[in-house]
Amino acid sequence: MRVDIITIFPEMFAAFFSGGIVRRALDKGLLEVCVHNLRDYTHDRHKQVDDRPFGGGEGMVLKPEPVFEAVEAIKKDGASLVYLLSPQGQRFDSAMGQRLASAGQLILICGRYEGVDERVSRSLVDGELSIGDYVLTGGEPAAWVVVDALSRFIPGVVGKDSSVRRDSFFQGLLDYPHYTRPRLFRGMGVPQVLFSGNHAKIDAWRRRQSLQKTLTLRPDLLEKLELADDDKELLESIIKKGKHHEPDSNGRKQGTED
Ligand code: 4GX
Repeated sequence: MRVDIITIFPEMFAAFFSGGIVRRALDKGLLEVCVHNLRDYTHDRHKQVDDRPFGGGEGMVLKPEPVFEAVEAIKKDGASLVYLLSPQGQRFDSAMGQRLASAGQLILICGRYEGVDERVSRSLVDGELSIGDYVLTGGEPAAWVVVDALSRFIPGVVGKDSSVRRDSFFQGLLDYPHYTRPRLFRGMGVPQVLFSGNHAKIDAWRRRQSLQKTLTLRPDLLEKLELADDDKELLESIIKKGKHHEPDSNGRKQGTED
């Protein structure tokens, strides 16, 4: 898969590519990311990308010509997807990450200033994406988030184990708690079941923890789900025991849990 990023701060992306799983995906050739400087698509001496808003008011607006020219120069074919990062966009989530990862080419436009000339949204892009309800100083951090999250959906980028777990978030539940050594840390133990060696039992415990956490912290996620019958039973037993009202592992409860 290829991602093209259009920005006036191309140097901001260096750290993002320099380590971790994204770096490995780039090295392996599973992902190709090209960062383009919007100023390269201007024709004036000052490489001007922004201008004052018609109608007056504060701030500057990204001009349409360089953005259109950049996309037209970069776009490979009609199947490529073009998105503008903006707080007005559709909320980016795991399902959209998966959809975007199946495109051959994704072009992301990072806006700055007060925004981008509306004709970009009106007739250049396939849509606008928002990573959340807050205002960033520019679209660049949002583009990192989108590329990072979708890279995990490219086959071969993450190992088998994490893709199973990724599937479990894809199924819409929060992750179960994880523990490693030491067995006792500052008086806090590890759930006994994890030492049982009984993998069916461990899987059942993890599933129950996932459901319980989701019910406590993100009941909105459960509402969207079609649960299997055994999950429904687990959920009912959690509710009956009132477990979802107890502090979870983020709470202050200490010691070995059951
Ligand atoms: N999720 N921002 C974009 C400038 C801008 C404004 C309007 C296009 C239209 C953001 C977010 C975000 C701040 C990036 C404003 N560009 N992007 N920028 N939240 O807050 O994606």
